[in-house]
Amino acid sequence: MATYQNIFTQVQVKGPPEMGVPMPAGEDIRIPYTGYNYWLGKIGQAQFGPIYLGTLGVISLVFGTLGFLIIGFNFWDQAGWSPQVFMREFFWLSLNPPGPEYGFSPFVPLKEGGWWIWAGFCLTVGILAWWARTYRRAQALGMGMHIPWAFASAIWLYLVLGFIRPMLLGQWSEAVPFGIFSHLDWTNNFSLIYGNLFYNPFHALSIVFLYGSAVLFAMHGATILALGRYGGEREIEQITDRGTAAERGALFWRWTMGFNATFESIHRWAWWFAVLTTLTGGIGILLTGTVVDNWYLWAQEHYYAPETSNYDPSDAIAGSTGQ
Ligand code: 07D
Repeated sequence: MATYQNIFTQVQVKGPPEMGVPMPAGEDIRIPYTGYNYWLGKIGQAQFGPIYLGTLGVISLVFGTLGFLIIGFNFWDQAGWSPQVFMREFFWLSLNPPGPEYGFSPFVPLKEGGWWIWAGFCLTVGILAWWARTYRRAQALGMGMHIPWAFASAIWLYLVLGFIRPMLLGQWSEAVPFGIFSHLDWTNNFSLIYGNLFYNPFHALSIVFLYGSAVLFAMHGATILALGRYGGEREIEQITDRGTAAERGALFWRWTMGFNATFESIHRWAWWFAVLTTLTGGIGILLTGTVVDNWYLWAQEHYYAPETSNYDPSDAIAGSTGQ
């Protein structure tokens, strides 16, 4: 039996479904279907629905599904339409962008990268429609725009990797393939070809923010869970009316590390760290091959990698730092 109850350990009471705020007549295009699932209730809200699909939601789902199917059917084709081969080879199957001979031409035979362009186009329309949906739904609910702008930062990196950088270099072949191992290989090759991405300061910054996000999330999640017994999960009340929970949380961090975020500022820290991961990442990728061709040599020129008299960039490709 639970010893205490808070938002995290809800008692699952079944009643008439909670339909949310009413919407203006004629604008209510929510799908009224709702349901209840015990296991969903273990990790979040037990009630699902009603979902607001709307025009943007439909566009997003249609294009997302199309992109997904184009990739999937190309995989099936590569597997000779054999379920066994498809399953066995799944992680190795790949839909690749057009080769260097096609430059950045929009007219590429389907089998030679044209399908990749179509899949990318559909996925991008799907993602952008989903972005607009987050914006519009936030607007409709009178919320701030923190979610759409944070999502925009992730879309920025996605577009740099698959479209903006290939466009600047005039080569579709610079873009990322659709495939499990192929995109990992692409990532590794990218680093090797451009002289070790670890020496790209924006990659370093992106890692700082990525790892920093994990640390902040762990610290914040742990703090709030630990304060659950004092009502700490009611974060907004704790901001405006500091109670014993907020005081303890603040004191804990001030005692252990001499400084504490506030119940409000910790969420700004988290938002900025997450947003800056992909924002700095996109800058780093955009600079690679356009402004800087070899990050190791660049780092040497800027006195942050050690000078070596006999450095040969091909050594970096072999995995050594050239020392
Ligand atoms: C990728 C973009 C946004 C995604 C969106 C979602 C769909 C859904 C649905 C089909 C994640 C799109 C949604 C498409 C479709 C259906 C159903 C966000 C993305 C909008 N690195 N590295 C990073 C580390 C090395 C390399 C970032 C660590 C090597 C390259 C991050 C290490 C090499 C790139 C990071 C390490 C290398 C990166 C990603 C350690 C060779 C990038 C941040 C410890 C392996 C990317 C500047 C992120 C980047 C990137 C971490 C090592 C290459 C911080 C910890 C040296 C080429 N690396 N990396 O949030 O931004 O991605 O670089 O070794 O492009 Mg790296």
